Amino acid sequence: MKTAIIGLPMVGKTSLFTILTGVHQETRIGSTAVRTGVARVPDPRLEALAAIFQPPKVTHATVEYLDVPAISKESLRDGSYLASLRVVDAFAHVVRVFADETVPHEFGDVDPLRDIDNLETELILSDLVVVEKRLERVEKDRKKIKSADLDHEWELLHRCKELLEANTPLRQLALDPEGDRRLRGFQFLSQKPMLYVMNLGEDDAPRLHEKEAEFRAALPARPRTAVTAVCGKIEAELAELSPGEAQDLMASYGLAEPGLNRIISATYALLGLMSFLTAGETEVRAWTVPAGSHAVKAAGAIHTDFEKKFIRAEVVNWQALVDHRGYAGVREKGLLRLEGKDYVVKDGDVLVIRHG
Ligand SMILES: Nc1nc2c(ncn2[C@@H]2O[C@H](COP(=O)(O)OP(=O)(O)OP(=O)(O)O)[C@@H](O)[C@H]2O)c(=O)[nH]1
Ligand SMILES: [Mg+2]
Repeated sequence: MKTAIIGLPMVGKTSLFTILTGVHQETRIGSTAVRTGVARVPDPRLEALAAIFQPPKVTHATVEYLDVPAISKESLRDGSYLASLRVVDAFAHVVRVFADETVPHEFGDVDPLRDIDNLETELILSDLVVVEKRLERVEKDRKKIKSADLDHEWELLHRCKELLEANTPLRQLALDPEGDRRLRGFQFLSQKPMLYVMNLGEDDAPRLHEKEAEFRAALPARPRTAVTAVCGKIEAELAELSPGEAQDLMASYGLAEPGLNRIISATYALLGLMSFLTAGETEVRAWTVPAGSHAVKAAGAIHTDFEKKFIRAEVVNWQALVDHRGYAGVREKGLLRLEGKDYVVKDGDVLVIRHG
């Protein structure tokens, strides 16, 4: 699962990417310079479990980020740039809110809602080109052959065209599994989940949560979008400090946790992912599965053999395991449940897979 950090020029994309992932070097997709890096999903549950099990190894879930060049009319005409965007699962759009005379703004002045609108329109126009091209092809073919398959595709693409022409992202489209399968191959940009990362100035930092709520209210309520506010400048300072000093700096702005944590958690949720956990003397670990996964799928995330030879899962909530100080405690209290392969795993479940 990959999330591309996108946005207008000079809004703080690379700065945020570097603090999120610690990655500095560049790679290339075609002629496009791209940085890829991995961020650990913050998870206090792992620390709590590690305090009990004392394993030598604690493994977090991760999300992968791409730092791509700025979005513009020109870059969106570049095939290799488009390709680097098409392959990702979600976007994090960094939006400039900070005022800074020394950093030029693409459109001259700072106007976050306009910038969001502009970028969304660019994604929409880029999808419209793809839809129109494909429609032309399908219409030609329909004159030659009668096929229910082509009729379905034509209908679906027409729905897309109407939405896009009304300047609406394809994220809005409610699809049945069949339609979803048909559209997936197009890798439409405006269909991808979108996290708006509002990059505030330092003066707004003490009112970070209010600002975030304001932006959330001002943006159209759309499926599969989320909003989070950070102050990039402060995040950059935090990254340089020891944990103790970082706590002090955050406290001075009234912040409970680094903004990065909220970006990462929001990305994870937007991707439709959740974590289940495993805990033992050798390792405490978070595993990533799509939200709503069954126990047998969760077993498969650990090992394909566990999925094939799945018998049962022992399940307990992480908090119960911490409160009763390990497996002996939860067993004694009767809190350890045995579940079958169709059990829907919940975020924060700790599993032991019994397999043949
Ligand atoms: N005041 C302020 N300046 C910032 C912030 N984030 C980035 N900058 C400055 O803005 C300039 C661009 O930062 P980058 O992180 O390279 O921005 P970018 O979006 O990756 O830029 P491009 O890749 O060139 O489009 C640098 O001079 C940064 O120091 C911020 O949160 N506050
Ligand atoms: Mg950059």
